[in-house]
Amino acid sequence: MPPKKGGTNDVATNVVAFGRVRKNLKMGCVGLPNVGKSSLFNLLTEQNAAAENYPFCTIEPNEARCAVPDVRYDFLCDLWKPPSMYPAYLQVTDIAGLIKGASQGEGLGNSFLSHIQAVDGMYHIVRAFDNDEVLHVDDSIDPVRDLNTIQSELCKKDLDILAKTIISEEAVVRKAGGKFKMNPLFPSTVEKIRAMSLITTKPIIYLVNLTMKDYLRQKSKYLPLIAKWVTTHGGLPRDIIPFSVEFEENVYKMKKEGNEEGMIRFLEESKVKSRLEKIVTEGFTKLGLQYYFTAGEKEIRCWTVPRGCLAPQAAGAIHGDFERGFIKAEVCSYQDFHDLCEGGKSMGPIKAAVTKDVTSKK
Ligand SMILES: Nc1nc2c(ncn2[C@@H]2O[C@H](COP(=O)(O)OP(=O)(O)O)[C@@H](O)[C@H]2O)c(=O)[nH]1
Ligand SMILES: [Mg+2]
Repeated sequence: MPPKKGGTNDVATNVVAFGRVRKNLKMGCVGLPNVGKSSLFNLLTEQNAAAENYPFCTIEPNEARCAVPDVRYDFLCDLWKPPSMYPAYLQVTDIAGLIKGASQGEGLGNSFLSHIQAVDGMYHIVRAFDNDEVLHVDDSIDPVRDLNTIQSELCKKDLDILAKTIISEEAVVRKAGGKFKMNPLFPSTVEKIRAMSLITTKPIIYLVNLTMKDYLRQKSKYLPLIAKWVTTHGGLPRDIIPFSVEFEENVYKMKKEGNEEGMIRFLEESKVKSRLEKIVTEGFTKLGLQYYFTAGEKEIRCWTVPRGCLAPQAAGAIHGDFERGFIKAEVCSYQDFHDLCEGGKSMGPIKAAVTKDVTSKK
C-alpha cells in the first residue's frame, strides 16, 4: 500500500473512512505470538479495576470494557459526587497470535482472522524487546519482518474475500480500439467493498513493545525502521506508540502493593510516564468516537457518539425520543465550566457570563 498523500479531509483528520458508524466499537490486539498482547490486555483491564471512578467490566476472558481516562470526567465526579458515575468505555479484545500462513489456515488460521474481522480497529503490537527466555516464533527480533508477516496475512485474507465477492464485476472495460471506459458497475462495486468488513481498511495503532531499558532512555534502534515502515504503509507517525510491558508491569506492581509513594518516586526518577492511558484514549479517537458529559445530582455520564454527528443524533444517544423531538441543546465547553463554576454545581455562572459578554458587545 503506498503512503496516503494528504489531500482529502478524511486522511488529514484521520477520520475512519471505511469504519462502521456505531458507538460501541471495538479495538482488537493483533500481532505475532509472544509479542505482549495478553500482557497489555491484562494491564489495561487491571489498572482499570483499580481506579475508583471507573467501574470495570470483563465481558469474556478475552474481552473487556476499558474506561477512557479523562481529567474532565474526574473533575465533574469530584464536584458532584453523585451516586452513579459512567465514564466512556473502549471495548478491547485480546486476539490470539497470528502466524505466517494463517490466511491459508496455519495455526488456528482462519478463526483468528475472523476474530480480527469482528473488531473495528486494531492495536498492532510489535515486538522490539529481546529476551532469550521469551521465544520468538521466527527465532529472532526483527520488527519490520514481523510487520510484513502480519500485514501480508491480512492482505491475503482480504484478497480472498474480494475475489469471492466481486470477481465478476470488472471495474474497467476495454472498448474497441483499445480505449478504457469506466464500467457502469463501478459505483455499485465500490459500495459493496465499503459494506464488506475488509481487515486492511480498519484503523490501526502500532504499539511498539520495547525493553524497559530502551523505554527509559526513550530510544530504540528499531523505532526509526518501524516508523519508516508504518509511514510507507498508509500510517502516520502519530499512529505509533512506543511503550514497554516490562515498565508498565513494574509500575502496576507498585500500585497494586499499595506502594503509591514508591511508584511516584520511580516515575519521577525515570522521567517517563506510563503509556496505558494514551493507548486507550488514542484507540477511542482512532475509532472515530467522541463523547459529551451530562452532570447532575444523580449521575455524571459520558455519552459516546460518532465524531462529526449533529446535536439531534448526539441527544439520541440518551433517548431516541430526544432525537425525534429535538428542540435545542444547551451546552458549554468543559473549560468554560471549569473556569467559571466557582466550585458550584450549577450552570448559573456560565450563563451569566454569556449574557454579560453578549450585552457588552452590543
Ligand atoms: N522481557 C519482557 N517480556 C515480555 C514483555 N512483554 C511480554 N513479555 C513476556 O512475553 C511472554 C508472552 O507475553 P504475552 O503477553 O502472553 O504475549 P502474546 O502471545 O502476544 O499474548 C510472557 O512471558 C510475557 O511476560 C516485555 O516487554 N519484556
Ligand atoms: Mg496472548
